[in-house]
Amino acid sequence: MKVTPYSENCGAVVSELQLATLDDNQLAELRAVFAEYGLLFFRDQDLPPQEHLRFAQRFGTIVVNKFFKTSEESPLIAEVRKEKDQQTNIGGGWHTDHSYDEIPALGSILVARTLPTSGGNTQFANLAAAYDAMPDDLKKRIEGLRAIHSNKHLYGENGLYRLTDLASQLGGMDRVGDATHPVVIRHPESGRKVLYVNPGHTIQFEDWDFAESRKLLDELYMHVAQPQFTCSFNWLPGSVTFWDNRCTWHQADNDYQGQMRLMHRITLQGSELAAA
Ligand SMILES: O=C(O)CCC(=O)C(=O)O
Ligand SMILES: [Fe+2]
Repeated sequence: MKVTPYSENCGAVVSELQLATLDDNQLAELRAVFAEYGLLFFRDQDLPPQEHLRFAQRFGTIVVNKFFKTSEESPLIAEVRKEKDQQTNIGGGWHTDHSYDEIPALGSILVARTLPTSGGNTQFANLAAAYDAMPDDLKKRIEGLRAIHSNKHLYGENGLYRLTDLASQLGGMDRVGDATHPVVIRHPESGRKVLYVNPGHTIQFEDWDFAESRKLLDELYMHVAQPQFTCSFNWLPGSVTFWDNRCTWHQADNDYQGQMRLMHRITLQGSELAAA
């Protein structure tokens, strides 16, 4: 397999590899590359739903999203669907998947199924690189903090998504909940320090005033969203993206109104996150 960095700090393209047919040695190599980059892009893959499942199960343990509709092909595959006449998309703001769970997701494997003629990119950010580049005084200010992550404001009663035309696709209103995690985690595989807060799910710092929390969170978010830590991936038929939810953010562009877009997502279970 060939590994080519995608941009300065954001992702790598893995080529000369088919995810459906990789052997055990290639899988081991891929694990190491995944730990190094935290964000992998694949082109020209032949990965029908059963092969998507098989690759995910070889890599880890599947965890099912509590809110998204699942695909016809399998209850383990979540649909990231936007209909032609739908305005709101799933994941349109910076976030990382499942940070509201006590045991957050390791990663998500997203496969393009139906794409708009143009637009519909996914943007990513590298939270390990962003942490490393933080000014020392900012690192000091977040040392030892924990943050509360939730999904109630999105998927609970009157949650943001419930008030949009996405609502009919969503279930799980009674499955909302919170979790707290360290603000700086030690990545379980790479050993790197990572900033683990995200605009979609992080509510506030534990034992802090809400308004004070927002101020510092916004400062952190401004730092991460800079071009040197982010990239944008243009989907083509056969594209697959595999991101590590412990050290990346992502958001889906919503710039293809009037066209349909359908992706299949499988999410892998992670482990409890430890402070760095
Ligand atoms: O549709 C996309 O590009 C990404 C949506 C998203 O947030 C996800 O699949 O987790
Ligand atoms: Fe997402």
